[in-house]
Amino acid sequence: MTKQTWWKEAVVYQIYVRSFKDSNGDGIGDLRGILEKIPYLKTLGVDAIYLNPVNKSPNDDFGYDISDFYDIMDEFGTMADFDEMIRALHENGLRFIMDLVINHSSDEHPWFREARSSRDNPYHDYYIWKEGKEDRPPNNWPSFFGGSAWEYNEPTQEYYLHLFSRKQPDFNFSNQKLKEELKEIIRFWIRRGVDGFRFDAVNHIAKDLSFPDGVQKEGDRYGDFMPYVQNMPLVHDYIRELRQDTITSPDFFVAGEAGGIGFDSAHLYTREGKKELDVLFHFDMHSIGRGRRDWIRIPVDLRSTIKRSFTGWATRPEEEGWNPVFFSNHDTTRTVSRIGDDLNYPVESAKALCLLQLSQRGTPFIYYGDEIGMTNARDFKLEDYRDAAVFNKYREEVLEGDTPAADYLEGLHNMNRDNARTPMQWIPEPGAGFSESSPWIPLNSNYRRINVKAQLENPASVLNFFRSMIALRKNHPTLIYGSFREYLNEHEQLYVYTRQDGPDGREYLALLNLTSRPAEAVIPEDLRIRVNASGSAAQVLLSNHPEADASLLFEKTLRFEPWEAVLIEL
Ligand code: TEU
Ligand code: CA
Repeated sequence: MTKQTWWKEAVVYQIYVRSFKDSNGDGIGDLRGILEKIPYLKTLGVDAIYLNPVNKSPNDDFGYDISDFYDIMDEFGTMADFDEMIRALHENGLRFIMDLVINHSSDEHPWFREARSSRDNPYHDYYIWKEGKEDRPPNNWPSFFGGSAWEYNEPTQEYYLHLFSRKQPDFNFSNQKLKEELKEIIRFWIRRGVDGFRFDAVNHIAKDLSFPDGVQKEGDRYGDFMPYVQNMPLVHDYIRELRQDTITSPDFFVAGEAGGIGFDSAHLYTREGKKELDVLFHFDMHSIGRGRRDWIRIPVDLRSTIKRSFTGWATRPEEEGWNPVFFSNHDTTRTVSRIGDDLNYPVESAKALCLLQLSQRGTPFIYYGDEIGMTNARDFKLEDYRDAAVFNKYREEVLEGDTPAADYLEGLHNMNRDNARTPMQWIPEPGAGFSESSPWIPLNSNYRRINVKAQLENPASVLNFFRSMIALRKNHPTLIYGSFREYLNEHEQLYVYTRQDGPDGREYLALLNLTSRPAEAVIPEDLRIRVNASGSAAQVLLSNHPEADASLLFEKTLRFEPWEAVLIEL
């Protein structure tokens, strides 16, 4: 039986602070806004919140470029606000998971200001430098955000490495003093009361410091740097050292984000006893529908994406560790737009994906706004975007490249992460209850139709479906700890699985049509036997089709409406 602990039982709510609730009328969400919304979090029924970075930052990458690890970003409030928020969360039985960016700092951090001033500055070696001619970077690595991964530094006549923007210089983890500084930061926030961390881009903290050129495909401006900048063997030593020298409580939760890792390799980070990560945030959902360029959308094949990923993570051997269960975050687009069908079945598909997420084995991370079925901002103009990568790549792809501007904009509507960063839609009034002044990023124009107020008042809303599913999960712990078994694996439309062998001794069957077309199937014999064994005891716990009842299981052929989903207790 899996060792039981709070972070396996919690339903976690991810909040992009900048877009959640503005309490002081500057158009930017803040910590006092989160304080105001604690009653809403209680109504939703979540157990913990995970905030994107709140440390001081010039906001080149909206908090993922930290200029002071020991203070709060001016736009979000003060350390006193932070302390008050933590206290209020704990008083309300909620835990707090902090996003900590340890792969790099902002170029405005005092360490980097010192480091770039001279080669023999004591902070110089906190970062990664390489000789090179001013117009010839040391190798052909790209930055994730467009352009080269190298920026020339005049004062020391050398380049520094930045996997992300040029304002995010990468730390040099082979420097022991740097690691000791990061340990102090971790201890500081633990003393401040955080209950867990999400280590940002943690799979990048070790690089191949011989800086080999990446394989460069015909027509590509840069080489493939991935083999040299992610999931290198030393990453594990660094994570283990950071954790073992700072985190002593067995209750403390440590998550890390790691691209290039799947359910068959996550054990490298999460195997019990390794003392590295408790869970690993993968990129399976981030990759869904994403073409050769990250703004190109391709059709989603259900089986090879959703079914394969969710089943793969849910059936990992217990000793290989635990999983987060999520569709969206601040780097993806809106779930109901990317995976559901926000044009033809917005409510049914949002509810079906909720039932899928909250009946899985693993810790659910609900991304703010998904609980009301917020959608992509399909009418954004180029100037409405705030993600720096949008403009870097617009220059490369459109101005310097051969991509028509209309195609690029269409690509942004489908695939850019700003879709998941529009302000939370609270009420059907101007400003949507997010801010009294114009928001830092435009609202989605559908806030009058999609908002918390309207959905709290509507028993059949997506929000109330989330609330019911969250409560159901808590009252049926086999949905948390039980094993997972899939049926009809090859079916193109239906996702069918059972949960069993859990603490409540009950068995649960989930049947979902994850397409916008009607679906049918004959129940496989092994499932038929289990259904018959339950007989008339089988009962529907929740469905997005009010007339669904368990008798459907005893018909020769199962028939499902588009996006019909049902959870049955056998
Ligand atoms: O994203 C990390 C990230 O994008 C890379 O890890 C990369 O995409 C992945 O390795 C591909 O396999 C994190 C944050 O989530 C993101 O919001 C920040 O912009 C980024 O780090 C820089 O801090
Ligand atoms: Ca504000």
